[in-house]
Amino acid sequence: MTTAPVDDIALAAAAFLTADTPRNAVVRFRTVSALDQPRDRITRATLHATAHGVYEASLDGEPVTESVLNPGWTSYEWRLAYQTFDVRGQLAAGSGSELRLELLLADGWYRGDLGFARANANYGDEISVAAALTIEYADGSQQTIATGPEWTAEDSGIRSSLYNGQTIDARGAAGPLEARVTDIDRRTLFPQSAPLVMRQETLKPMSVQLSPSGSVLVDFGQNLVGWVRCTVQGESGHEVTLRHAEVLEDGELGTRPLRGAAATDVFVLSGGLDTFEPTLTFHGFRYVEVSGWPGDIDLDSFEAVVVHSEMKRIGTFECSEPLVNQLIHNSVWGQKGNFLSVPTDCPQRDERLGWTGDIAAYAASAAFQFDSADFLDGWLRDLFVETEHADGGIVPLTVPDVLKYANFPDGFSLPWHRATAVWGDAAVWVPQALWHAYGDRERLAAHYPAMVLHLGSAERDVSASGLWDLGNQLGDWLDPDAPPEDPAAAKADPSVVATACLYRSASFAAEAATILGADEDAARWRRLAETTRAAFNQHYVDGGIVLSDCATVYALAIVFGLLDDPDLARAGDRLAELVRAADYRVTTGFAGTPFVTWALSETGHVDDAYALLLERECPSWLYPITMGATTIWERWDSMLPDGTVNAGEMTSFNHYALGAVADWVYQVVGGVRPAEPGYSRVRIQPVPGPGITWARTRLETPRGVVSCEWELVDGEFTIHSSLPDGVEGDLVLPDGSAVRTIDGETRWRCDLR
Ligand code: RAM
Repeated sequence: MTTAPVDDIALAAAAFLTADTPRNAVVRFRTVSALDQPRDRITRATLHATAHGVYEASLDGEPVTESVLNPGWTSYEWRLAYQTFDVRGQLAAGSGSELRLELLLADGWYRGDLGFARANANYGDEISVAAALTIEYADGSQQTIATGPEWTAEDSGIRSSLYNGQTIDARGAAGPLEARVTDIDRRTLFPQSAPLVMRQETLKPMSVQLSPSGSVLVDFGQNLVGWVRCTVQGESGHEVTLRHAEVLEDGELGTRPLRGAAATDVFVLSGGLDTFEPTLTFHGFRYVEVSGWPGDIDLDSFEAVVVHSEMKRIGTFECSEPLVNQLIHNSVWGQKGNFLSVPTDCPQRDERLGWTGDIAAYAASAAFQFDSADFLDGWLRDLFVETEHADGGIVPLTVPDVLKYANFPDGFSLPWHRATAVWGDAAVWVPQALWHAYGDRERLAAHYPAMVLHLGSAERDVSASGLWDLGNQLGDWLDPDAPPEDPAAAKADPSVVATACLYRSASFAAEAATILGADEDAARWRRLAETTRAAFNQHYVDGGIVLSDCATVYALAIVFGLLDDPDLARAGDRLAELVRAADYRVTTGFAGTPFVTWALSETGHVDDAYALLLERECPSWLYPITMGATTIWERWDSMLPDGTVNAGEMTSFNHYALGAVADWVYQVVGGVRPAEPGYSRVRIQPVPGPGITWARTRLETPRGVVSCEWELVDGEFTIHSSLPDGVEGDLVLPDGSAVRTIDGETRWRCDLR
């Protein structure tokens, strides 16, 4: 029996079914089929399914998978993932000679609201679903039950929207519909390779309180992404409404930051005991306002279900400073909330888009915290097809690029048709982070073509001077000194930022091309890197002072390797001066923040780097923690010191980009660094600094577990590290003594007095 083609044949047998429904209406398609043979003769049973929209499949009333929101969000025009579920056990455990296969179909990302600034972009008006169940019996015979014209359809009575929430009427379906066969471009189908979106954990509410206006507010104690499951009994037809928000403002549910997203679930009771779980939407929230609850609220009736793409936690860090531990907790929760099918900017408001700049900034931190290899690989494949099909081969600002369909009212526009530094550099920096973390050459090869496109498009905006100073830039986005309504108005000169980014990207593309044996390419990117570096120094650097003289430009120039001594040392000193002059408040935006602590510690200003990390006054990494944050905020001051919410249009409380300092915490405070891609050689190099007296870091690398624990007591530094079998490393002690080759368990001490 041939196995590989069976999957494709099975899907080929399935028709795409649709029904004419208004947006938000959820359709249930159904078939009841006689099984060819008794259930105990089934040796294999596989369900393949996918949709334009999101679907849920069930057999005899039981879901076929724990995963939710399938098929997830990809660049549907070119890539639509189909899922494969092994349902043999489920069929065998059932009874009867008939089988009921049902498919719920909702708008999801395909037809639902998507976008921002009052644009509603989506992929089309028609949603559809296809599924094929292939059953094999002990005698070798095969039966296929696939979507086709004989299926029935009904209005499930459920209404759902990712942004706005879900309505579930427990009294049952609202009426018959006509199932209609349609089709999609089947060349877009591919087997799912990225991890599925799963329920990951549940949280019980911490407390319930009455707001000043009398609303009932349930607090889950953690800003999270998913939904609330609740069990309730009341009169038939009675409605319970849940509204979600991340924060309270003046003691009331703070929904303003959600902008156009209603984030409201409505449950209509059956009269019996009902359990509601709105699985065709998701919300970013910590607080839920409950109205219409019959009788007294019992917190046991509620649980928050945390939902994100399946990924394994691989990196942990703990140190003597509880606020830093909370910062790391917040970064981890930021990744959970925003790694839901697509790496998003935020999970709560009318946006939730795969902004490329956000993950460009955050990829290194993400790759340490969770095994992000498959998740980001899937997304990078979307990035490539989008870029390949975009005018001029320009990396879009969001992937999947739904914004190309957005019709912004009020003349709102984005720099569509030009390459954009940091955002476009995601095509290089995300693969670069994956390469360092996991060392997978095949993946690097798969990601390389998008690097070529990005650099090609950026080169077109390089002027005769050799600087990337033409086109459009978002620059050091969300510089804390920029006015709330103009987040691109940063201190850093946007061309300095762009030219530095071009140098970093060209340098890594050269490295990647060399690894992949593409020598001509490597030479091309090396030349580009060299001319860019020369132009940067000629036009932007004067005696170590970099044009626009702010922390971000020094951070980029130093960390990306644009400077030579003595300019390098002077730039490091100038950066330290600026950081001190700002009283250790953060002064960088998206571009500079991931690198500013690195730039300080690499130029001999470790104490300043620690002071910057440990600062608590706004703006700083720890300020939000003093305000009770449980995730990373979009703005340093998403909540102002007086507890009011920042008036800016963009005020998310779950935006991971500024959490990118986590990478420095793991590598420099924690001391676990890859000396070779994928940790095939490890560098153990913690650099202690004032304010932290011990740290414990552990990482499951592709080669095994690496750990490093250090402690500083009365000037005596002790370290205990552990490397996997067969892996060597370099131990670099903070006293400046010689580098030592290590393997296995190592304990060392040195005097730092
Ligand atoms: C905002 C997003 C995102 C950023 C873009 C430029 O709308 O939230 O974080 O990348 O703008």
